[in-house]
Amino acid sequence: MVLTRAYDNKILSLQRQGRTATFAPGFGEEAAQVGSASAMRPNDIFVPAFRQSGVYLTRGFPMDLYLLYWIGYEEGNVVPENVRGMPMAVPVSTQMPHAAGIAYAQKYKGSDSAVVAYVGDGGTSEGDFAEALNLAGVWKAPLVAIIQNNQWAISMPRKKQSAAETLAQKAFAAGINGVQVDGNDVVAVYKATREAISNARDGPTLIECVTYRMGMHTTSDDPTKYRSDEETAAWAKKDPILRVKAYLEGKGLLSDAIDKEIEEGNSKIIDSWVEKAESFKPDPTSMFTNVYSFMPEILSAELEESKASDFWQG
Ligand SMILES: Cc1ncc(C[n+]2csc(CCOP(=O)(O)OP(=O)(O)O)c2C)c(N)n1
Ligand SMILES: [Mg+2]
Repeated sequence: MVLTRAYDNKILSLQRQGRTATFAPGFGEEAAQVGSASAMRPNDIFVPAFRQSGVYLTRGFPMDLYLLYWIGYEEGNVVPENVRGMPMAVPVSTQMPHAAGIAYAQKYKGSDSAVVAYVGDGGTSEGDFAEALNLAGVWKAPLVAIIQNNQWAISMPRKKQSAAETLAQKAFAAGINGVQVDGNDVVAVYKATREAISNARDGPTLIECVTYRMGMHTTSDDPTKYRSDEETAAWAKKDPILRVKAYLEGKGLLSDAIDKEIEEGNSKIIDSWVEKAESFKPDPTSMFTNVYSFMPEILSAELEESKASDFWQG
């Protein structure tokens, strides 16, 4: 969780220096991400949205590649063979029908793998979300759908997002289990996800993690325009990292010295990821070749034309 936060902070700082494009940090949502991803078994598959640094990190995705994506290279969104996951999905909730399909495919193939998919509170208003839960319910697909209810969908507050008292209750219409959990309590999230995964053979579960987006929506957003300092200050007290630190300190498992050691170690790890990502030498043809399995004629014509241009040489 601490490494996730430090890396998000680093990427934010790189963005401010013009060294990445737009970035969506997950400050405050580390327990929901790391707790749920830690509960996954090696053969389970994650399906992210676009604000899941902690999930990528926990699932062993190469974090230099993760940064490469935010720098603007699609190569960073190509999931290596040894990582069981899907690329980032920016179009809100479009990952959910994919997740239901992948989950059904596991069942069809007789595989024991479950799919753990992530969606925001805003994403639960999309038709894709309802369709995915509906299909997963009918098919009894091994899907664990995790709502990261961070209280905001850009400037749209949770209260205006849905009249439903909880987002977890959206499970009931689909005939599946729905659970609401304190998303800033890493142990609670872990436990809920573990249970959902062990029940996945019998069908899907929807888990609403109640958490808070402590930072901006993305680096192009200024949250002070639409939410109060009182609100952010109240949630700062529930910071999931402070909570887990207090818990570990109470058990005598964490001290300032250990904390400092972890911080220094993390900063070296992060520097190595940044160095690797920034030394990437792009192949400009990838912006053409990465689009379709077979390149349509119009695209290959454009590729040839662009190769002949001065821009390409630069
Ligand atoms: C289909 C679609 N509509 C609109 C957008 C623009 N957009 C990007 S993120 C976002 C809000 C998402 O809110 P939420 O689902 O709560 O996720 P969060 O950003 O809070 O993690 C919107 C409207 C988009 N990317 N895709
Ligand atoms: Mg949200």
